[in-house]
Amino acid sequence: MAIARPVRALGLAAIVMWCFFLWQIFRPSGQISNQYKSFERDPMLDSTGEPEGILRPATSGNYAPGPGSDRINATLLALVRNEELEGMLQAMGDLERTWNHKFNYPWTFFNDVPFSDEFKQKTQAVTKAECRYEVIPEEHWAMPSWINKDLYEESVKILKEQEIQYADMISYHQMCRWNSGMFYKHPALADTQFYWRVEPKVHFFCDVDYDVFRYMQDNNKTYGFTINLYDAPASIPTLWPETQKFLAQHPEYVHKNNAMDWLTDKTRRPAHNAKANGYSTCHFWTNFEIADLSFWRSKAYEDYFNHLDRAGGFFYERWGDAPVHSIALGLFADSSSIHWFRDIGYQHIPFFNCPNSPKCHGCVKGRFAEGADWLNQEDCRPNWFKYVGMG
Ligand SMILES: Nc1nc2c(ncn2[C@@H]2O[C@H](COP(=O)(O)OP(=O)(O)OP(=O)(O)O)[C@@H](O)[C@H]2O)c(=O)[nH]1
Ligand SMILES: [Mg+2]
Repeated sequence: MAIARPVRALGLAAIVMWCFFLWQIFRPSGQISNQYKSFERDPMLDSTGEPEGILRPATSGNYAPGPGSDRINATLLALVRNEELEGMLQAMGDLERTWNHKFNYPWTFFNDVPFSDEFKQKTQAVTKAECRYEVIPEEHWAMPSWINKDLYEESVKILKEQEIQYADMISYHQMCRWNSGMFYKHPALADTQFYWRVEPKVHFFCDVDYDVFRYMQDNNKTYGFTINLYDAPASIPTLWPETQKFLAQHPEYVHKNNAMDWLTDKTRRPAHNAKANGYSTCHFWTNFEIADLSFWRSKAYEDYFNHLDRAGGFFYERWGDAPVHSIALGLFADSSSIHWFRDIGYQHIPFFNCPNSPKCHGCVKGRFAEGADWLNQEDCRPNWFKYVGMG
């Protein structure tokens, strides 16, 4: 019996769809569909060693715990809640194993409420280095007096409609503001120059054998990052316009070797740039950052932060410390003082920095994202490499 042509066509279409469906499920992991690829070839697949420049291995000095060492004024720094103890122990364990057991830099923990005895005992047990536990002063954490509560409530509703994650958690807004403009004002950091920010639950994969803080100091680095991402434009619609207002008042703060082209790129994701009113949304993912506190303490940054803080976007929108830090660095820092730590294997779900190096274990070399293919399009490193380079 002959089958009618439309039925045959329908049958064929169903088979093709079925094959496509199976391919989507069973295609080899790590193979990203072209639609979402950021690079022709990810530079992380190239063999990665230590950075160029002056490096000090642990054997070059006295890095034993206690006073009188060759450590510089630097700390590992974590803002964390008592409830996140398990995740913090895991992240600490990774960083101690891969790096800090060789250098014994102190850990400084910050919290908006006092740390529990259990938190103190268990974190101190993971490291030979000194641990400090600090409470954030109320005036650094509280919503500022000039924020209108009704307007805040209304704004949260709009942000939620736009599916901005955590927009209805006031503590998230407070955390972003504290990380943007408050942490470096805590008295406990008064004598500290460099910090390495660590969040609970992050992973470190690679043995790092040089003093990372000394590397920053000896090679005139202001800021170090691992991952570069696009932001959700709906969380920051007025951040760039406010920045432009600030720049009109203070053109003198812009560094001559700035990264303005990186900040304003609209070639790769024009819709993001348009929705963020001129900002590419490309930012350093600040849950990892190694930086010189003098940058945040500079007059340029202080004036910039105060301008933003008064504008209210930490509460009326959901400005994150990542775009705020990144815009400031792109404008006020010498872009050659910003370093990609390609050799530090790192993960904060769902993104990775996983180098091709025998020193790395536990991550897939060159993998950028895990969970869904489309996450790969959030990778903004190609822009940084294009405008500034890989150094
Ligand atoms: N003490 C304290 N720490 C907080 C608070 N909110 C966030 N943090 C910390 O701030 C950091 C960032 O918060 P996260 O909730 O991880 O924010 P995120 O990384 O944007 O979100 P995830 O993708 O869910 O990890 C983490 O180290 C948290 O432990 C808070 O209210 N109090
Ligand atoms: Mg986090």
